[in-house]
Amino acid sequence: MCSIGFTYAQTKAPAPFGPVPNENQMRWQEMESYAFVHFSLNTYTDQSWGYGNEDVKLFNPKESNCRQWARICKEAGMKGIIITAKHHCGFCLWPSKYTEYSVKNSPWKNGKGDMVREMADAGKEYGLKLGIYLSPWDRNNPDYGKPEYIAYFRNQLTELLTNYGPIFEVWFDGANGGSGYYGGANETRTIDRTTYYDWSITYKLIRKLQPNIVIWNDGSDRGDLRWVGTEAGLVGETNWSLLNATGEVEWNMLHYGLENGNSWVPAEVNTSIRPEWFYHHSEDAKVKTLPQLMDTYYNSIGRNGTLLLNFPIMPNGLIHENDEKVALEFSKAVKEVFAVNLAAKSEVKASNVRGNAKEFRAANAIDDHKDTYWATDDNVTKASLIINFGKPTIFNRFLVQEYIRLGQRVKAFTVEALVDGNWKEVAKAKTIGYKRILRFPCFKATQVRFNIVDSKSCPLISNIGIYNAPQILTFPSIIRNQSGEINIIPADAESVVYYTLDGSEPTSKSTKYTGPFQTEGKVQVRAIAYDPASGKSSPVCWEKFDISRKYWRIVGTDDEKANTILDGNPSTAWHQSKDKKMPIDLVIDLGNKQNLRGFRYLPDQGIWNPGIITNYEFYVSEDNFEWKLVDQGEFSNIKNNPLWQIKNISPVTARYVKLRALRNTQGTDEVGYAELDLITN
Ligand code: FUL
Repeated sequence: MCSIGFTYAQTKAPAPFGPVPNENQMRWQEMESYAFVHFSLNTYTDQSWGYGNEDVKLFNPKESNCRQWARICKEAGMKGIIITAKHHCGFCLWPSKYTEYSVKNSPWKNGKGDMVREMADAGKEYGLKLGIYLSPWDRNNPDYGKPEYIAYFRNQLTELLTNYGPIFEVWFDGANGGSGYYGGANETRTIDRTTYYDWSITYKLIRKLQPNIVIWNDGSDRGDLRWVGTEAGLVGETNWSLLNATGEVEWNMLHYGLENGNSWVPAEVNTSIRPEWFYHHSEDAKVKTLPQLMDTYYNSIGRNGTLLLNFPIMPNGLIHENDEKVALEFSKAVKEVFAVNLAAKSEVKASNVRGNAKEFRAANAIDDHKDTYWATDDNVTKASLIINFGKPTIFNRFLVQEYIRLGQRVKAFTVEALVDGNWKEVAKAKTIGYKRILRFPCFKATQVRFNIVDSKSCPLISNIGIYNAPQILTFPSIIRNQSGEINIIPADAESVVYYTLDGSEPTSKSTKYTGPFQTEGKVQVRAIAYDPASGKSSPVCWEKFDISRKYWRIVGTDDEKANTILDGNPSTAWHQSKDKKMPIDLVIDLGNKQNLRGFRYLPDQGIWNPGIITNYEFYVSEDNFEWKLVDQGEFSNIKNNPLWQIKNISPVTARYVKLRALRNTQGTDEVGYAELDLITN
């Protein structure tokens, strides 16, 4: 009797530790990858953020076809699509009863169309879940900023969450730039993010209408998921699925989670397949490459996050063929990496098994069942598991998953390989969570040892995978310094680089790069990295350089470091001196007169106080004395997406240019620049 009782006690499942995911969060996490589609009036005005006064008549996608979007997403292995039902401009992709600013007044299908309906139907056909992006900020609505708008917002939400079937996720963007059309008022309206939207009431409504939904909210009240603090496609290497239920969330918490947070708030990595969220023809050649997307995969899904990958929709209503091509290459490459789990048929042994019971044995970690797991006794927080391949085996990826239904526990782990009879450390990391994937160079070993070095409580490991990923070459970067010298730098020091200067596609028969070379004036460089062993090459990377900056001079500062603005290197930056107050000018003497057509600004790429300009004026002068204002405006969404900002101006001749910063993203007087360049005729 006694011994039966004893065995029973030992094989009891561990108690949950700390916060755990609810069923909705679990279902969402297991989706792993899903899409965003950005489509609105911005698509027709080439903008990132509409002002709210754009003409509804512009919306007329001639070939609009949500089935194409759904087919691509399905083929790309995604599990759902989130559609921008209403972006900041206020234009609605469905015929909302509550506004005239919608598809119903557009020429598309004579005002009879409903893009959200078409998306829901296409999703059903392809087995994809539907998500809704509804911007809380509305630059069209006359009541925005007043209590009346909240009723409007909830009415719209009710339409969307009632009429289109099950919704898996709702997305509330935190962006609020203040200025807008607002029914003709054309003014700046500021709201108090912490009180204005009264989210707790809205959340109740959402959960009543869609009990299975997850809420993403970058506004104030904590949703079910969290933003990761960047749109660049990565979450912190250490990533806890926890935050505190209340209180301010600093950037670090978004990016890394909070080890001892009291609430389960997992990370969603949102990023676009192109630099921007909406379609811009000028970005057709800037679609992310396969190596970039693979990095994104490892830095999101491989770091205990989900991946929300955006497709901008073209004015004709379709996804561009370049985006489709790379999305399909991406999912094929991911499948190839994880095609054969080398651990699957191995012999496994653990240093400790909970109650020595079959329910918790080491083999549960390689049995391909997500509901079984290897567990240790309650007091054991350090343990290892050995995977024996039985023969020398080459591998370069290690995948591990915790049984998170009972909490995220592991705080540190290492992976070792038995090479020629000696254990060698292959990789180490801190958190695991739902899924962690580590990349390292190829090892040939007979055994792998997974060591849990520290855990909050007894560790529970539901899955381990070991893989040999095929090599993917990363494309080189191309830099031209101020004197016109071109440097091409491959990411992998062993690859050889080939390039062209005439716009043609480089191959291994093109000119071989042997070191920096001099260029004058406008030039286009296209390059590939090449692996002579496999004969494989990277995707082509290219840079178009305008007139030489050899004779340019930054005026009004003695700080020599200011020249980094012209050094062609995106990772160096210069900041104006701290005592300056907005507006702050940057003046450049071009050395002689030039025919200008526009300018490009790349903000400081650093994370801390980058001094990113949001609002600017651009002036030109013949003599550095009399200035003419030739452009002014905002760099929309530059805070989250601090990429090259390209502004075109009416042709003008000038010797001096001045970029005047009026405001930065932080509301301070910090102004930084990685690069400033001009576009000429
Ligand atoms: C941002 C927005 O401002 C962008 O336009 C885009 O919708 C992105 C997903 O979120 O904050």
